[in-house]
Amino acid sequence: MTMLKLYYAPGTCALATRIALIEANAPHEVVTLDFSSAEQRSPDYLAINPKGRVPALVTERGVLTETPALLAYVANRFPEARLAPLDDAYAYARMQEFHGYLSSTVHVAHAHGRRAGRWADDEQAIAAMQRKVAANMAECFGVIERHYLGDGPWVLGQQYSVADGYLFTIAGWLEGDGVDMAGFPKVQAHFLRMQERAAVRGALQG
Ligand SMILES: N[C@@H](CCC(=O)N[C@@H](CS)C(=O)NCC(=O)O)C(=O)O
Repeated sequence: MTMLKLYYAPGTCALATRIALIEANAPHEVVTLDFSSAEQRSPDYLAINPKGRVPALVTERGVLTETPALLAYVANRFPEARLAPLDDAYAYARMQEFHGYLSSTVHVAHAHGRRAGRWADDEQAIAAMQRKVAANMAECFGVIERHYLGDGPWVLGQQYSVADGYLFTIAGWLEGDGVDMAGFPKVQAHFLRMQERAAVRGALQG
């Protein structure tokens, strides 16, 4: 099997895919980009991912980007790892719904902090967007707490899935966004549970 190559940066959403690859026991290598020198916008990297973002996953058939696509790919490519409900259309769609919410709403709410300059040049407008981050993230995690985390230990209930690494990744941003995770007991319990997993510990190293 060809080695997959994950383009990664610490503290980013690419952590979710890194966790999934380790959980799947997928042969892969990790290439860490240096955001402090804007390596994600270097011509070499833009030739791999024209969006200038991580993650990007190089496969034998081409480059994949967008975390929900990468997580679905890993789960389907390595079915023996049972990282998604591959034989249950409803549960699979529910997982995709959760991934869509994280990538299109929660991640974007977070990005209005450090990346507010994407949406405005005006300093006051930027500061105004940044002031909304904590409240917006708290609202999103209220939805996750009430609507997505049931009684099961994992996002999908009893079955661990790639969605768990994705939630763990974004929940890890709460403190920096000025939100106390303790206000979301199920999210916090999930976060602590995830920290115990060998794959998560491995993914956080380096
Ligand atoms: N929709 C993409 C978002 C990718 C993204 O925005 N990645 C951030 C890190 S979390 C990034 O690479 N930022 C670099 C930059 O904005 O220059 C996904 O879900 O994978």
